[in-house]
Amino acid sequence: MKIISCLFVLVLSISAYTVPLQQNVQTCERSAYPPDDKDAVSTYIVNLDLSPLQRWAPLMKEKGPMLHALVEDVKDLLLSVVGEKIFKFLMNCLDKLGTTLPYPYYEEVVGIGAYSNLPTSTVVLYNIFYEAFTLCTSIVAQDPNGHVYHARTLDTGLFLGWDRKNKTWKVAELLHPLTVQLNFTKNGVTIFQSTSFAGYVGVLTGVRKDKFSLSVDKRFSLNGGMVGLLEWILFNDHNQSWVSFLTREVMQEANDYNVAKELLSETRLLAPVYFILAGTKAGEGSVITRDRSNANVLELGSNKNGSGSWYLVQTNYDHWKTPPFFDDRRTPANRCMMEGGQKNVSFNLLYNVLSTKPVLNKESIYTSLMSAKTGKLHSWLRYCPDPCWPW
Ligand SMILES: *[C@@H]1O[C@H](CO)[C@@H](O)[C@H](O)[C@H]1NC(C)=O
Ligand SMILES: *[C@@H]1O[C@H](CO)[C@@H](O)[C@H](O)[C@H]1NC(C)=O
Ligand SMILES: *[C@@H]1O[C@H](CO)[C@@H](O)[C@H](O)[C@H]1NC(C)=O
Ligand SMILES: *[C@@H]1O[C@H](CO)[C@@H](O)[C@H](O)[C@H]1NC(C)=O
Ligand SMILES: CC(=O)N[C@H]1CO[C@H](CO)[C@@H](O)[C@@H]1O
Repeated sequence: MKIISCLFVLVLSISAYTVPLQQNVQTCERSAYPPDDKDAVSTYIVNLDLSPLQRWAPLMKEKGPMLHALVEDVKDLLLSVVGEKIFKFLMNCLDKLGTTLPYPYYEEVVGIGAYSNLPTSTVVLYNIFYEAFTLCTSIVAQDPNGHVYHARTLDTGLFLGWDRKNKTWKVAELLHPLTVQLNFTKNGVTIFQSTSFAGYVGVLTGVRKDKFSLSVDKRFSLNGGMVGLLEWILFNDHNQSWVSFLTREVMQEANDYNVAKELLSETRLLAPVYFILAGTKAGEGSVITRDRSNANVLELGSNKNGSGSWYLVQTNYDHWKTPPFFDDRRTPANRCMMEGGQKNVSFNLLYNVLSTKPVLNKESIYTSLMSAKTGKLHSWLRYCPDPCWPW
């Protein structure tokens, strides 16, 4: 907890924004669903039959300029924080780091760079850096007929560049136009769908029809990503998976919920993380709390605290601990799930819970609704009207 508090204090001083220290409590949203069509996220195709260098070309031809805008902005912010020398050193490291990424990810990153006119180092940065401050809320819930629904909101603004006039995070604004749904296809058939950011090759939200759906929430930890990353760079310890590459492999390869669960629980990782997984059958839902080697698995039906037996809520804190008072999205999410009740479980209820402040906040980029059974993935861009908590 100490490290998290430190991070937040650091972040607050960087963003130079004074906020009241208690998040506002809002009544549960009832009427946010269905959201406006204009906020629906469009779908693009990533053809896995093409070479890794080519497969992102159509998407990047369209989204390249927006990726440029984001990268330039983050670069400026980063430069102003760390200074030119460290920045140059960092970009040099990222160039080298890129070449050690496993096939096909390095090749894909190079292709994305080529088609968006960006150096490989910045695309590598884009693919690993923003995970540093991604806050999220994921929910799995089962209706009385045993249909399992899965929903998630991804929050990230990197905590950089609070725009006091607009009351927005600059990075969040720049991520909105990069948000896409992707159909990954083989032989012309969609093998899975994800919600992603153009230029990002991993998977943070995805559905594999008739099999499972998956979301990734950031986990803070002392033995965090830094240790794994240093081992990767300094000791060439490549017998560990990057979180969002593992999830992509799982989406591409795993043929059912149990195989996915096993891979997500047992693969050695570069960084700690929460995987939220839902299947097609009653009872198939789990929150997998990972450190780099071990897993704690909380299943639908287990009725532990932080979740009722018919649903699971996961934010960015271990389910067996109390969330910090300055970032408690779990309590309102639980309250609104309980208020809705199991008989109301549907996309409607989940979207409303995820639209209740501060579960919805100024860092919220998108909300995705998923069902493995029907193969549905629907995503919408999120904006949090004032008054709204910055995270
Ligand atoms: C993406 O795949 C889904 C599921 O197969 C399909 O319904 C949808 O039409 C596809 N979208 C595009 C743009 O191909
Ligand atoms: C603030 O919002 C306005 C209107 O949405 C937009 O035109 C402007 O670019 C924003 N300012 C910044 C610094 O993002
Ligand atoms: C990689 O790690 C696994 C355990 O996580 C171990 O069984 C295997 O032997 C390791 N492989 C190498 C080449 O070190
Ligand atoms: C739940 O469903 C009942 C009807 O079955 C309805 O009266 C109630 O308003 C719903 N509650 C929520 C929070 O959606
Ligand atoms: C399901 C469950 O046991 N929920 C409890 C979690 O803890 C809070 C108080 O900390 C209780 O109010 C819940 O009933």
